[in-house]
Amino acid sequence: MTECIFCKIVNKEIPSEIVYENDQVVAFKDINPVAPVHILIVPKVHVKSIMELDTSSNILNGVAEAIQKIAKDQNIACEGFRVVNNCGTLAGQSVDHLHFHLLGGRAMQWPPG
Ligand code: IU
Repeated sequence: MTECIFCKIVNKEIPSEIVYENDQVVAFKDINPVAPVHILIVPKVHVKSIMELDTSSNILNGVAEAIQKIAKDQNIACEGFRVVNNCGTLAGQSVDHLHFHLLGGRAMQWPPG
């Protein structure tokens, strides 16, 4: 039995608001949204971070497909949005299962804090 919370969400062992799924990833609403649209895109296989990602896998293709579909579905494709991956302690990664934040629906600052 996995103890990884995102594996449990991927396996539907615990509830989440899933908005999109393909062969590589599941995408669901962040429980603590920081923007009107805040979706997490998570590989179905457990990968700790982008540093451990098998570069011969097609996971990033699945991520890109998810981004395109969700951005259109959420009506943020035209106005713009942000994709964020926090990798490791200094970046603030709090869940050790690779995930990409898709953020939209408000203006964003650059550089981030
Ligand atoms: P981070 O990049 O590892 O800091 O982001 C983790 C995100 O996962 C964060 O925005 C949390 O609100 C979110 N999250 C979630 O949506 N559902 C959960 O059960 C848990 C964290 I734990």
